This record gives sequence, C-alpha cells and structure tokens, in this order.
Amino acid sequence: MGRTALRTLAERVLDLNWTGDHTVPSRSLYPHQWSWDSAFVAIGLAHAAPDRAWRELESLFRAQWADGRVPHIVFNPAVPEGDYFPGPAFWDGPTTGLVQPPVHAVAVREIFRRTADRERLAWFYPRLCAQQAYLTTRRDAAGDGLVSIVHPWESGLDNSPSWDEALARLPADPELLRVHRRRDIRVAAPAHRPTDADYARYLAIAGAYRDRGYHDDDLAGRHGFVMECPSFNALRAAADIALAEIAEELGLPAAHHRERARAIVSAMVEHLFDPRTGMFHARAVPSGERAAARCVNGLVPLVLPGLPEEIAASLVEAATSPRFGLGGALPVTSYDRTAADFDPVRYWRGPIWINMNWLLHRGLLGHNHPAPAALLRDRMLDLVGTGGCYEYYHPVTGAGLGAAEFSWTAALTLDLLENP
Ligand code: 9WN
Repeated sequence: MGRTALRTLAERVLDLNWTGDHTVPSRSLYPHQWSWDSAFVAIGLAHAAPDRAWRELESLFRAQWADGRVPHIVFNPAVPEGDYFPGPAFWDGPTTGLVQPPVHAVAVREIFRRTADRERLAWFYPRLCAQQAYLTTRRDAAGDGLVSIVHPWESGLDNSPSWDEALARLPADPELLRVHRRRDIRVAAPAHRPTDADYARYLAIAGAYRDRGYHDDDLAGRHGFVMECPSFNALRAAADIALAEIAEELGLPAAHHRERARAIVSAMVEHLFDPRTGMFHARAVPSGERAAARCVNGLVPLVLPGLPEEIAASLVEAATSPRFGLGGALPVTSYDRTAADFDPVRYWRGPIWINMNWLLHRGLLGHNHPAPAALLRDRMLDLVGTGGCYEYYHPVTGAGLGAAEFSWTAALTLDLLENP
C-alpha cells in the first residue's frame, strides 16, 4: 500500500473509533477509554485532527482522581456492562483504580507543538504534575525512587513474561472464573490471550486492591504483586522531561522536573539494568529479585536522552541481536525470539507491537542512530501497510493479530508518516 493510502486508512480507523469525546482502542475488544491508548492516539490525532487530540486527553483527565492518579480505564456509561469484563461492576466505580504508563505529558507536548494552544497547555500542566506526584509519593513501594506497579495491567504489557515469576507465587483460584465469565476469549482467539490461570490471578490481584479501597499504604507488606517495570519508569522520566519543556513554555520553574528525570534514570541504572544481559529487567518488591526474562520493556529505556551512552549502546546491541531482530525483515518482538517459551501469537509473549517499536524508533533517533531508526520506521510502515492497523503482528509471517482497526497502531502510523 502506498503511503498516501496508508494515511487515509489510518485516519479512517481513528474516525471509526472516535466516540465524540474519546477514541476506543477497538470497537470489538475494548469499548471504553484506556489511559495510555489515549495518549498514543492523541499523538497521531495531533497531525490529523488537533482539536480532537486535545479533547481526547481532556476527557481522560476529567476522570483523574483527587489523589492525582489517572485511571487505566474510564468506563463509558452508555456501554452495557456485558460488553467488557472486568467492567464498572467489578471495579465498583466509573473508572478502574489502576494506572497505566504516563505517556500523557509527551502527548500534550506533541499536540502543543502543532497547535501552539497555550491556554490548553496551561489547563493540563497542573494535572500532569498531579499525575507525577501521585506516582512519586504513593507508588514508590521500595523507597528507591522507582514506581511500583500493583497489577500486570498497569504495565500495559499485561501478559509479558516479565511477570511470570511473581504471578507463579500467587494461587490461581478457578472459582473466580466461575463467578466472573471472561469476555475476551469469546471475542478473540483464546490462543492469543492470557491463560485462565493467569486471568484468575489478574482478578484476584485487582480484587484485593479494590477491597482495600485502592489505598497504597504499605504496598510492599500487604499487596501480592508489586513490581518495578523498566518501561513504566522510563516513560515516567520521559514525562518529566516533557513537563520541563511545558513549564518553560508557560514561564514556570522547570529545574525540578529535569532533576527528577535524572534521579529516575540513575535509580533505573542502579536497580533494573543487568550488565550480563545488557538490558533492563523488571524487579520484584520487596525481594529485589530481577525477572530473568528478556522482554521489550527492558529496551524501552532507550527513549531516555539522559541514559549513559554505554548503556544506550548496550540496548541497541541487545535489540539488534537475534533475540529481538532490529534491522531484520520485521520490527522488534515483544519477547526474546530465542527463548524456549517464545510464543508467536499470545499477546506480549512474542508478537510485534507498534507502540513499543515507535518508542524504540524515538530512542534510536535520540541516541544518534539514524540508519537503524529509518529502517525500523520503514519496517513498521510496511507491516501496517500490508496487514492493516492490527493490535499486534505475527513475528514470523507479519500477519495481523488481535483486534483489527486498532487505534494506537493507526495513530502512531500517522506520526511516523508525518515525521520522515
Ligand atoms: C487490559 C487497550 C489495552 C491496552 C493494554 C493491552 C490490553 C487490556 C485487556 O488492551 O489490556 O487493560 O483487556 O487485555 O495489554 O496495553 O492498553 O488497548
């Protein structure tokens, strides 16, 4: 498909999934508003429909909690309870109490660059600061300057092998799946989705957090799943860099944002980088054990401009190795291709995701690797141009998998087309 036809296709997907004040990730599988999806969508809409880009994030931030957290799903009250599980009845409210990676400050900066709308920028700035403050003060479960996630869904890489060891320590209660019927495996192929055992654990962890009123006190002592995720923390540092630029634009002090970004990068290098694998790994709290699996979230810190150059070089090397295949015929996989349990179809355990590759593309450019960045961009555009805007793609055949007409794939395709 030519680049012009691809732009038309991507815009059509975003139009199809627009509800009037936000974009659903996919009409079939995800009929509500997801937090980091909206940020990626806004980055694409900034090119195609900038007013809609602002409205996308405004609707999300209108659901921000008083404590500053931006919920991972904002439920659309017009959508029947049965259309997504776990829906509002399970979470006991109009939003979930979980969060997702804070890509929003980067998105706001991108929309501002294209609109120069200072009034809207000023509306967002305190809200984005409150989002960061929640993460910094309430979610540093280990007290080491890194944010902990309390559920695999918070990482956005739900089913990643990064969480296997931590999940294996928790009981999988089959009764939970008798009480609550899964909807995802009625809409998508079960072989592409998490297993029942993992889903039972997801429900148990979410239910325990909900039953404690979503309080974050003594997470390390009281909660069953507490993990430091390298891509979540990298995106949090990237958010502070974007916030520094936003603050300067508004004539406000910015140094504290840059200082916090620096502190996050140092803590990540100290606690999450493994010189033996040359990449970052998730880490359990309070045990401090690093997950053995090599997953794409361990490469995403390449987005950080402040990363020591030898570490950036080591990430590029790991990405280029046969484990992830950067520079090959297809974009980078979500998991180590050489791992015994690499699964080409199950989500986050092998397939290729456009948002992860879009972040790596930015990282390659930021660390002065223009040739592999250009190649990766072409590979992404070819993949989407051949298969359509899928949720993820088969790492051998490039076939589209998961939800068709998936919003962030369309949005980030638009951004890649606009930024040659
Ligand atoms: C649970 C919406 C979301 C993405 C996540 C992705 C998937 C949800 C699910 O879909 O998660 O949040 O039901 O599996 O893993 O990254 O935000 O697109």
